[in-house]
Formats: sequence, structure tokens, C-alpha cells
Amino acid sequence: MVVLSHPIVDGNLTHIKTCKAAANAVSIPVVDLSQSGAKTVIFEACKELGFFKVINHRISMDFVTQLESEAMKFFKLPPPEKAKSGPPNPFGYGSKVIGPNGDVGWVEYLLFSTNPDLASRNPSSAATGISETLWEMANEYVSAVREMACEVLEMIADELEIPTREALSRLIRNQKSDSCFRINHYPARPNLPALTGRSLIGFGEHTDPQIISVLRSNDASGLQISSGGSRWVAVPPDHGAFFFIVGDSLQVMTNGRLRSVRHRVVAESVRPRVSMIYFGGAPLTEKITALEGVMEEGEESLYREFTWCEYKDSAYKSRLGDDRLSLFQNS
Ligand code: GA4
Repeated sequence: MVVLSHPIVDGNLTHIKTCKAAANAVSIPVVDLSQSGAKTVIFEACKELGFFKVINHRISMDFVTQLESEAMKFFKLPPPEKAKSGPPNPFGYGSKVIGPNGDVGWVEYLLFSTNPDLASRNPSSAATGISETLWEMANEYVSAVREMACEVLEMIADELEIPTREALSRLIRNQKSDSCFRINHYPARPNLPALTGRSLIGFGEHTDPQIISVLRSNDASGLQISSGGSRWVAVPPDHGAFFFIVGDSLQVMTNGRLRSVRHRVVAESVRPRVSMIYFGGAPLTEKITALEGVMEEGEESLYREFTWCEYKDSAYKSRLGDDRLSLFQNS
């Protein structure tokens, strides 16, 4: 995909890219989880865009706001304190550097594994600025969001008309599910002449490798999704809603029926943006392949068979914006 971006050179912004400020406006599908027609809207949105917004989800917004302020307490600590929880190899605190292969953005973050087998690679709260309260609240939040994601995945299974309703949800409910949780803080955009008419890249364009991601942010703008080609659509923020993002694994498991969506975050706001994303992934040994009952008779698999572990290893060797699935496509 062509990105209209070039690096700007200015002290601590060196190497962070910018892009054209304007983005098209397209309406984002809205799913009311309390309505019986939710399934149909979800399925259509996953086919068309790989993205939708969920309202009436029953998750307490007071709790979410509290978690957000607890996270902000961490981000307000002096840099050397925050650095004690880093570097994110692959989990922990990171500032500007994203992943191991040279990607950077106008962002700082905390990244945790929710897989108990990998928990030892999370920063330990004793030695770091991450409070016990933040840990506990993050765990509670992940459990609630995971349950909502399972509900949505079961609706997707219904619409796919596959024999097992839990074929997708069991993967992220599984004790060994390789899921992770990220809290991103995009500081307010600096006021620099070099940025006039342009946006600073907060988190560069990419697709999520997992099955499904659930994002919630404060009311600061910045999230954009690709609507094909180099067209970007700005997603208006909504602090009371959750945004669902179809990941590469779900695209493969539905043999391309549902599509993973490229998205990015630009720092365009004078207000800091805080987002929390739960990435629901399969257990490491799970085969990522078309689900039983998905394929029509005679339909060929678009992808060769691979495990989540293989895909994840390959993802961590890639650059953020790479088309990671192309390496697994059948010719
Ligand atoms: C994108 C989705 C998730 O944020 C993430 C990211 C991960 C990271 O930040 O370490 C990756 C990126 C993400 C895909 C390619 C690799 C790995 C950065 C990167 C360059 C946590 C994930 O699982 O994959």
C-alpha cells in the first residue's frame, strides 16, 4: 500500500513519519449488542470493512474511566521510572519504538501478555512504576472485554453457519490463548512549523495478526481505517463504545470471507489520546486454517496451513506495515 508519508527531522521527532492531514468520512457500522439484529450487522461489517463499533455492551464505563486514569498515572511518571518497565521485549513499556524492526511512532505504551505461560515475560509490578491497582484493573478489564469478544465471535460463527458455535470463541477463552493487551498514550501533537497541514504518525498502518481486537479510547481523535487502496477514513472517537477490528487469523479461518482491516493512528489532536486494545489470539500450537464447515464444495484454500506460533514468529520478523499474510498465500 502506498503511504503518503515522509520523515520529519526535529530533535526527538526524528524518523517519525507524517501524512496528509485530511481523511475521508465514511459511516462506521454500529452494532447495538442489545438488539436481536446485531449478528447480521456484525457479519456484514466484517465482510465489507473488517471493522465496526459496539454500543450497549454492558461494560461499566465508570470502571473503564478509572482504569484509564490509573494508566495515565503511570504515563505521567518521570521517564526513568517508566523505563524500569521496559524495553518491550516483547512485553513492557515502550516509547516511540514499535516492535523489533525499526518502526517508530508518536506514542508510548504498555504491552502485556494475557497468556499465563508467557506472564513471566511481563514486567513485574514490584520493580516498576506499574501499580498493583493498574495490574488488577487491567486483568479485570481484559476478562470483561474477552467475554464480549466471545459473544461477538459466537454471533460470527452463527452467521458463517458452521457446526460449532464455539469454534472461534473457544480459542480466546482457552487458558493457553496467546492474547495480549496494550495501553497506548499518544501525547498531544507538538506545535511545529514542519507539521503544518500534516499529521504525525502515532502508530503506523498495519493489520493485527490475531483473530479479533477490541479497542476503546478516550474522546481524542486519531484512529483511521483503510477503505481500500490509499484511502483513509477517520473514525470519530466515542469513549463509551468499543471498536472491533478483524485480524489476519480470522481472515484465514474464514478463507477470506471476513477481511482484516489496515488501520493506523495519527496524532492530530491537541488532546492526548489514550487507547486500550485487547488482541484475542489463538493458542500457540493452534492451526490457523479455514474452520470446519466454512468452505463450499470444491473451494480452494487461499492460504497454506500454519500454526499461530509460525505466524507470530513471522510477524515479529516483519515491519509494521508489511502485508504479512502474503507470505502464507497459496499461489
Ligand atoms: C500489531 C498488533 C499489536 O499491537 C501487536 C504489535 C506488535 C508489537 O507492537 O510488538 C508488532 C505488530 C503488532 C505486528 C508486526 C510486529 C509485531 C510490532 C511489529 C512490527 C502487539 C501485535 O501482536 O502485532
